[in-house]
Amino acid sequence: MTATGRIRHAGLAAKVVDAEQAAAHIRHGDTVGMSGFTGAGYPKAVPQALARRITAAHDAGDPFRVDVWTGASTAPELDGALAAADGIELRLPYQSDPVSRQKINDGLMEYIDVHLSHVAQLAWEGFLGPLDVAVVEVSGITAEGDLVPSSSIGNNKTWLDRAERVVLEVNAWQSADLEGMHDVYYGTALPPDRRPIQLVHPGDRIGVPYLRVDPAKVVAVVESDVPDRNTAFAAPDDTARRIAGHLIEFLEHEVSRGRLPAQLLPLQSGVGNVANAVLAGLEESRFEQLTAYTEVIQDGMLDLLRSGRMTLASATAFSLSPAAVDDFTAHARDFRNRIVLRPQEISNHPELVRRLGVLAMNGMIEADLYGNVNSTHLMGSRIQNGIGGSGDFARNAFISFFVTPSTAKGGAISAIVPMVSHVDHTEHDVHVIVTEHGLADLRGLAPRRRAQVVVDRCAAPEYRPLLTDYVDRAQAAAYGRHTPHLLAEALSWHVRYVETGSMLPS
Ligand code: 0RQ
Repeated sequence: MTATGRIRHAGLAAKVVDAEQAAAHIRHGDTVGMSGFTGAGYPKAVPQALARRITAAHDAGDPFRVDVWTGASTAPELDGALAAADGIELRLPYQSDPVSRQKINDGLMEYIDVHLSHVAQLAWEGFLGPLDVAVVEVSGITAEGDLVPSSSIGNNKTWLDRAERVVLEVNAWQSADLEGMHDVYYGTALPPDRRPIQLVHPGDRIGVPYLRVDPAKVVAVVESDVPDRNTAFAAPDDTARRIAGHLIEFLEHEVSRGRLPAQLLPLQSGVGNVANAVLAGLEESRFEQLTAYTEVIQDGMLDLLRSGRMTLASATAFSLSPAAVDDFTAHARDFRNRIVLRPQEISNHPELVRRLGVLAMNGMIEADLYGNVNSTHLMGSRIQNGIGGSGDFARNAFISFFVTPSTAKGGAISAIVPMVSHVDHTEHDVHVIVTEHGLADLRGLAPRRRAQVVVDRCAAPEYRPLLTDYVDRAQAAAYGRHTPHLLAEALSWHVRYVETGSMLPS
C-alpha cells in the first residue's frame, strides 16, 4: 500500500519511483505504446519527464526520438510536450494536438492515420514491429496485481500484452468508483483462430473488469494526481442546433415509416460541438430508452444517461468537460451499471457495429456532389486530426450520417465541393449528409440524383449556383454520364482557395 492507497499489490508498490526514473527506461529509437483516448486516461507525468530527457539529449548533441502509439488523441502533456521537444519520429493512429499537427504538416514528423479498430491487429500480427515500452495510466492496482483501468481503455490491453517493458502511472485523481465499469475482452485472436464475439446488446459484459500485466515486465510504477484534459464544450450555436434539428426530424420520420424502432438503434456519436448539439437535441426529443455503442462518452451523453432518456452507453473512453467530470465523479456509482468501457478493438469492432445496427454520426471536413467524404485533410494535403473511428463505424453502420456546417472560415470555404480533395469515406459508406440548411438522404439514389439532392439540401446559398453550373456543364461534357465530372475543374475550388483565400470567384 502506498501514499494514495491505490496500489494494493506489494510487489508493484515496491517499484514506485519518480517520473524521471521511470522515463529513464525509454531509449532513443524505442517504440512506446501509451494509453490515452480523446484526452482521457493518458499518462501525465512520464511523457513530460521523457520530453525533458529528450531535450537534454538534443542539447548535448545526441539523437533521441521515439515512435509513439496510442489509443487516439491525448493532451498537451503527452503529444504536445513530446512534439515540442522534437521527440516523435512516428505517430499513430490519431492525434488532434496543434504542435504535432504543425510538425506533421511541416514534414518533421511521420504520421500514420489508421482505423482505430485496426491498430491492435496490426500490433499483434507484428506488422508494426516490436513494442519496446508500454506507458499506461491506471486508476488502481488490486492486491492480486490486476490493473483497474482509467477513464479510457483504448489499446492498453494490447500494449500491456505486447510490450517488453511496462511503466504504470497510477492516477489517484481518477474516481475510485471506476472499478467495475470496464469490460476487457481477452477472446480476440488472429485468423484462422477467430471466433464470433458474443456481444448482442450494447450493455453485454463479455470480459473481465481488469487489465492484466505480467508483474515481471513492470519496470516502474509512478503515482500521480492530475486531471484529464477535459476540454469544455461551447454551448451549441445556431448552426449546430439547426444541424441537430434536421437529424432528429429525420430519425422521427424513419420511426414513423417503420424503418427504425421507437427507441432507435444504438447511437455512435463523434466528438465536437455539433455532435454534442445532436445529443442535446435528443434530450429535448420524444425518444426514450436510447442506447449508445460508441467510442466516447461526452457531456451530452452523460446528460441523456442522467435524465434516463438513455438507458446504457458502451464506449472506450470519456471525453468530458470539467463540469461534467465533477458530476460524473459525484455519481459514478449510479452510472456504473449503465456505462461499459471496452478496448477500442471491441468498441469499434466492425462485426459488432454491423450486428447491433449502429446509427453512426460523425463530423467531416467536406463532402462532394456524389457523397464522398473527407474527414481529415484541408485542401488535400494538410492533415487536421485523422480518421479516428469514423471509418470503423461509417462502413458498418445501419445508417451512416456525416454532419458539418455548410461553410468554413467565415464562408470562404464551401463544405460541399465538386470533388473532395481527399477521400476517407467513399460514396458507398455515406448514407446521409446534414448541414444547417438541410439533410440529403442519399440511400437508394444513383449518382446524378445524389448530386441534385446534395446541392439543393446541403450547400450554402452562395455556393449553390456555382455547384449547379458545374453539375450542368459536367452532365453535358463529361467523359461519361454516370458520375459526371469535369476533370480539369473538379479541384479548381481548392486551387482558388489556396491562391486567393476564398473558394468564391472574385
Ligand atoms: O479549423 O480550428 O482553425 O477554425 O477544421 O472544424 O467546424 O470546429 O468541426 O471540431 O467538429 O471537427 C472533421 C475535423 C471536424 C472532426 C473534423 C476547419 C475549421 C476548424 C475544425 P480552426 P469544426 P469539428 C469519433 C469519430 C475525424 C475523426 C472522427 C474529425 C477545424 O470531426 O476530426 O470522425 N473527424 N472520429 O475551420 C478547411 C473545410 C473545413 C475546414 C472545417 N471544408 N476546409 N477547413 N474546417 N471544415 C472520435 C474519434 O475518432 C476519436
